[in-house]
Amino acid sequence: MALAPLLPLSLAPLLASVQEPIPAAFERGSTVEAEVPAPAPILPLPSGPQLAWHELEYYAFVHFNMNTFTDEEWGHGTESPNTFAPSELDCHQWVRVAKEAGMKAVILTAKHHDGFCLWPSDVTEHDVASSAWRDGQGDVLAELAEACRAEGLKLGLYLSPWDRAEPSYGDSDAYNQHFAAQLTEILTRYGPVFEVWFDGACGEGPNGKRQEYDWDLFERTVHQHQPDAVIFHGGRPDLRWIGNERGIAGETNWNPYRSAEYFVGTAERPSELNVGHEDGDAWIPGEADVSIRPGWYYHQSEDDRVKNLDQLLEIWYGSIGRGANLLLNFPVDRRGLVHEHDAAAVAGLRSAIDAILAEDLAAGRKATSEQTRGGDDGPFAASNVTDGDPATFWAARDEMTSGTIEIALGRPSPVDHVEIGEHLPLGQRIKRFSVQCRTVDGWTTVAQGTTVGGRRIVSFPAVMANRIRVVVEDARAAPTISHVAVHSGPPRLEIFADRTAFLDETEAYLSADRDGAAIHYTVDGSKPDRDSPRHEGGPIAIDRDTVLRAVAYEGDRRSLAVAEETFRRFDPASVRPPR
Ligand code: FUL
Repeated sequence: MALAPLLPLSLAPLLASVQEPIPAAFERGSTVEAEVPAPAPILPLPSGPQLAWHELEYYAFVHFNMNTFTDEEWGHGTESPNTFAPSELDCHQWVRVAKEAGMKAVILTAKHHDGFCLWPSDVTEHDVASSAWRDGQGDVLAELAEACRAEGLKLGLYLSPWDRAEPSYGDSDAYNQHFAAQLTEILTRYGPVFEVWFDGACGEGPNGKRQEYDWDLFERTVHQHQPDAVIFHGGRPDLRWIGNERGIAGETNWNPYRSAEYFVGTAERPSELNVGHEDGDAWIPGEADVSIRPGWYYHQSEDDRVKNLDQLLEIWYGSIGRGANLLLNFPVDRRGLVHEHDAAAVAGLRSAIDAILAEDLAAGRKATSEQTRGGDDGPFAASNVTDGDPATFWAARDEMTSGTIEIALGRPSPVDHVEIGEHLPLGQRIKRFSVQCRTVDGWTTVAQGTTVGGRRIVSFPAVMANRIRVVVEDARAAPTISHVAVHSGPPRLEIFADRTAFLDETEAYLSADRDGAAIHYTVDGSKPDRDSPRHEGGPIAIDRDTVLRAVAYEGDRRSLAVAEETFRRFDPASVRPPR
């Protein structure tokens, strides 16, 4: 498909607005401020809707449609509308689960590849109006829109271009008109829509129907009815797929992307989608989608295969922690509810994140930099990164492509997470950074990384530090940073052992990442807590089959995961000498 070079939407108003970032200090009227204009933006830049999207960070996907009732992932389009029959549909429950998890929006599969519409559509009979469910009066989109309004979450809609039920599919113009009519219905009847998700999948195969999508028409339709919405996929996308369905962005994650290459085999370019392009001409940030279970749709057989806390945390670090947005899917069940196991898992993730981010040791602390544009008394002072105001930011002098910010933390504290955020309205700049902590041994590098973007979270074994430095080692232009936060998460614990399969006896060591943590353990596989034996140091002798499990406490805070190791003893008599 030929693509016109992509420019960020409404670039002109944005360029105008970035000329006047109006940091708070400007209003005080010092002469220095008047002499220090804002840094020039570096292209490409995000559009207004894209900037608003970056702030959402974390939202729910809901796969709920015909497949829920047929135990399928891809339906056929031949299913009877009566098969869609939730027994206790409650969209308020979905939205409450999402909100309590810290999510800001919900995106629902209004129509999946089988073509069944969860709203009464005027242009097809393959919809809820033709179903016996609620005597054909049901409308899932209306119910979800109402629930989102009530709870203050945004609504997004997934509409599959590939449609296996619609007879006009494959007959280009007629189907394009049909699809645009459906888009118009869902974008005009349910209030504001923040994101429209066009799935790229098509399983027709080489001998199947072929449909040329009229992306221009679809985009015009979105822009006409929902000018603030961002489009996932499509001819000139606002957002890109992150290149895998594991929810993991690249270590390096550029928001810029080469627009002319976007459709050159999207499926064959997962690694580029994952990483983006440092020299990209268009702002097309990555959205990381992943299901909380193996499937996108509900299958009872997966009730006990919900991702555990370790897996969910890995996704959180790998997506939000690398500057991507996270779209976490709930396969809503046949009742029409988020299953209890899924709700508990996502609530557990929320508690873990809260525990990690509980306190920002840098908040309000003095920060300094020798490279500050206009000096640290000016509008781009280093202390802007700790003032809690996302609109103010530190900027280095024009000629710099590196720079260091140093923050005094006050008392020495255990530090194990640092968050950094660039000021995205002026473009993504940082190519390489490191984090240093001042410990009793002097300055130590605790983390290194490449891109930063809107939010980068680095995690490392705790060190006692009283100062930290964020070092920008290389950048596309003078770096900007709007936000640095420093955290001390719950203690972490590891089990070390020479051998986990042994003949007579072996030893295990337990080690927490900070002094003074109390370690408790069990050797019978039971869940350890404060009442379990306390580990007083030294090795634990193991002379039989053992499941060693341990947790660490620091005051009220407990390590997030239970450390676990399985030891297996072989009977010497059963071990044959080598021949
Ligand atoms: C894919 C689809 O084929 C899956 O069924 C699911 O909807 C996923 C989010 O996108 O392309």
